[in-house]
Order: sequence, then C-alpha cells, then structure tokens
Amino acid sequence: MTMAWKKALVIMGAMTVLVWGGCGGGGSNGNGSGNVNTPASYHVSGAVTLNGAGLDGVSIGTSGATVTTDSSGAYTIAGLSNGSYAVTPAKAGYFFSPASIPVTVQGGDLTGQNFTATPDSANVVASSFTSGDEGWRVVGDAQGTSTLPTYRATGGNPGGYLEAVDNADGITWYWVAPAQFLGDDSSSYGKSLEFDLRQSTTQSQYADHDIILVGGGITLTYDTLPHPQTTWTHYNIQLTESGWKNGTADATRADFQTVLAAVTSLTIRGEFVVGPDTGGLDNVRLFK
Ligand SMILES: [Ca+2]
Repeated sequence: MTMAWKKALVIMGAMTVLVWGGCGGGGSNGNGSGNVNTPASYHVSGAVTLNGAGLDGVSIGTSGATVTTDSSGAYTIAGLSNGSYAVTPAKAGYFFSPASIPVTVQGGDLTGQNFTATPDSANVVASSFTSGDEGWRVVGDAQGTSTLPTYRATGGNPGGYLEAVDNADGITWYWVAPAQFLGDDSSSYGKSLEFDLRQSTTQSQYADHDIILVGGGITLTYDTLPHPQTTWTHYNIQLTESGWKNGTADATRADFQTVLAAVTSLTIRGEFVVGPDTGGLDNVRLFK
C-alpha cells in the first residue's frame, strides 16, 4: 500500500463506495420483435473479517450495486447480469485484502468472495486485548477495591478481552480508556467510536449514561440502546453532537468539538443490571 493510496483511502471517508469495472453484461438478446426477455440475475456474496471476526458497516461496491456488510460481516450483491465486475470493499480507517476482487458472472451465483480487513493504525486508536489489558481500568463498584479489570486470553471477539465483576454497591461501574484514546481527538469529529460489550444477564436492566466523554470543562453523555446481549454486541457511535447530552440539554457542535479538542476522560458503561453481574469489553476503536 503506497502512501498515496493511504491518503486516498483516508479522504474517501466512511461509507464511500468504489465503483468501477464491469459492464453489467448480459442484457437482452433481443430479436427485434419486441419480445423482451428479462435477463437472468445472479448474486455475488461473501464476508469481511477483522482478526477472524465479522466486520460490519463495510460498503461493498460493484457496478450499479452497493451493499453494506451486516453484523456478521456478510454481504450479498443481488441482481447481477452476466458480465465482469470488480467487487470492492470500503470503510474509513481500514485496508482490505484483496483491495478488490474481479469476478465474472456467467450463468450462476458466486459465493465465498471474501476479504480480510486491517485497521489503518495511522487513523485509528484500537484496543483488541491480544495480550493484556492495554491500560484499560474500571471505575465504580466493580472488582472489589481494585481498578484493574480481569484479562481473559480467550473468549473475546475473538481472542483476549477484559472482564469485570460488579460489587453491586448501588452505583454504576465503567470501563476507563487509557491515555492513547485521550488528548486532542479533534480529527475524530464526524467519525466513529466502536466497541463490543457483553453482559452476564439481560434481566433487571436499568437506565444510566452509557458513554461519558469529558474535556475542556464539559461532560457529555450518550445512551446506547439496546443494552448488550450475553453474546458480544457491537456498537458504532457516530462522533458528532447528535444524540449526545450536555447535562440535560442537547450537546451543540461547539460543545462536542470543545470536548474532542482536549479529551481528559472516556468511559464506557460496564454494568446494566440491578444486582450483581459481570461485564466484558473487546475491540475498542476510535477513528481519527
Ligand atoms: Ca479481542
């Protein structure tokens, strides 16, 4: 990947779709009599994975069709006529291998057109907990009197993840982001914060702030719904003022940009249950 390519990918931004190649093919073999036959249509499908797990929100483009990968990373482009196409993934902050797949549709569906994603480390701050807690801590009523989460080497999404056990002392505990997520995050405006959460039970849920972002003397809060499942649940939070609160008021663009310019604290809610429970965290990504 050349630097020029990196810059091009950065500029494209989220949800940009590359469309090239392919003529749509097929078409009618009209005999001039007005007997119009609808061309047969086929589909091309596959999946995008990141470290072995499905990556959602990837735009998959080809001639005349654009789809987005689902929560398992899968995609299907339907309605393709016979012809040659380039199937190309795009998502801000990632590189893909291969960058594009040339396919030829000829009288049948094509499956297994798969891509693997790699975060562009120059444009994303990430914690995937491959070998340790990466500086993450907990605050609130968890882990007894310790701020250290428990590192689990397996059972994450995939690989390692963090776990913490609620003390059930009547307050809410949070995951605390390490320094690499803090400071000047101005370039994250309009991009996203992603993470995966898991909880031990979905019973007896209660409402509270789910993300707390502090900087420049302002505290902003965000409520993510629905709450996590007992399986890994992915969140993709857009980093604009939309949906964020400054106290009880809606956050303004100025509020949000003030905070991002000098972030001093980023915490993500770890417990959702009235009573004791266990929370898990994996795959935190802040796009810049
Ligand atoms: Ca992991």
